[in-house]
Amino acid sequence: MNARSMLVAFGADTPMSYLHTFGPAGDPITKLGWGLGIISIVVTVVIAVLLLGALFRRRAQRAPDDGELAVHREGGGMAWIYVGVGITTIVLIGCMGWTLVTSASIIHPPSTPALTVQVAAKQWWWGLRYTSTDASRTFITANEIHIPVGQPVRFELASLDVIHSFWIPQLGGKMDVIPGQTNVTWLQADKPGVYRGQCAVFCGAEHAHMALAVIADTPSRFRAWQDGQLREATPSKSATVREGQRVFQAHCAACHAIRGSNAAGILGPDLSHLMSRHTLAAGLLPNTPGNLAGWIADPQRLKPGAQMPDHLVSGPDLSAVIGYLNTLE
Ligand code: HEC
Ligand SMILES: [Cu+2]
Repeated sequence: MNARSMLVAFGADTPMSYLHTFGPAGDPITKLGWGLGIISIVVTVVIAVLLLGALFRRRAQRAPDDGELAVHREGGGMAWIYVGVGITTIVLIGCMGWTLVTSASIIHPPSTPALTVQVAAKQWWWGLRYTSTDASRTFITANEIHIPVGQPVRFELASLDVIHSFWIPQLGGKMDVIPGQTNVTWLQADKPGVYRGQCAVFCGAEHAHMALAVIADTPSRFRAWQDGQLREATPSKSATVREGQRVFQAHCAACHAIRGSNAAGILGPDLSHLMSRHTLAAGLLPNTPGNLAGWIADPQRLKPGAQMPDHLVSGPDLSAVIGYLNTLE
């Protein structure tokens, strides 16, 4: 199964279940969730059984011989109240202790993160900046986060407009993304695969279409992807591609950047390696030639309210710009 069909299948078949996780940032929470769920069910069953027992006992005792509802209290009832309160307290303190231990265990990753990714949440997509101590290995992409499998990755989360929330349920708990501050979290995937995520705080009209994906790969494949992202667009010799680049520079470069060209806009996703992404517009559409053309011609029909205007190009300009984008592997 290739990554693209995996992503599509993932979105359709098992949308973001948190009942099964695949890494140390999520596993302790999943165990705790199941544990507290089972404890709650046991407590409910025990209380239900005791209550039913009490109801039927009362009925048996009540049968009045003279028609009066006489209430008889047996001695020793208080002892049961102490026992009940005692057991409840022990169970609740136990649950609290387990919750605190779990919270403490996931604050820090098991080892120093291999990588820091800065996430910029915007209405309604995710900007991603892969940082490195070596400035020449820093690059920008969007919506699809590649990580090496089996290694913790640090995320610095910032919002450029309203409150969003960063949530990849199968890898870990969510973390709010709040304007004016940087929240830090980490994730680790122990199994290669595509893990779907979603903005988890209502953030406006297209909130539901603010998805993201974590693509966990073997370290060597991750490294190959990283090297690919670092490459600059090479100027094409083909006249039609050059024409597409001219159209892009005129109509799109104010908002979009392409590494190695004059386009350096930051209002929209970096398109340097658009063809290496599986989806368009934050998980809205599979990245196919038809969807790409449809998106550029009329983004407002596909994602009403998106911060990309409609009808920027059409006819030959549209074909030319698509021809150019297709070269951005
Ligand atoms: C006013 C700014 C602006 C202009 C001009 C603009 N875009 Fe966009 N573009 C955006 C924004 C913002 C998004 C993200 C929309 C979203 O997902 O909500 C986007 C998304 C895209 C995407 C999807 C990228 C991805 O990875 O999901 C493509 C492709 C794209 N634009 C191409 C173009 C082309 C081609 C042009 C010129 C014809 C253009 N854009 C002009 C702002 C702009
Ligand atoms: Cu949102």
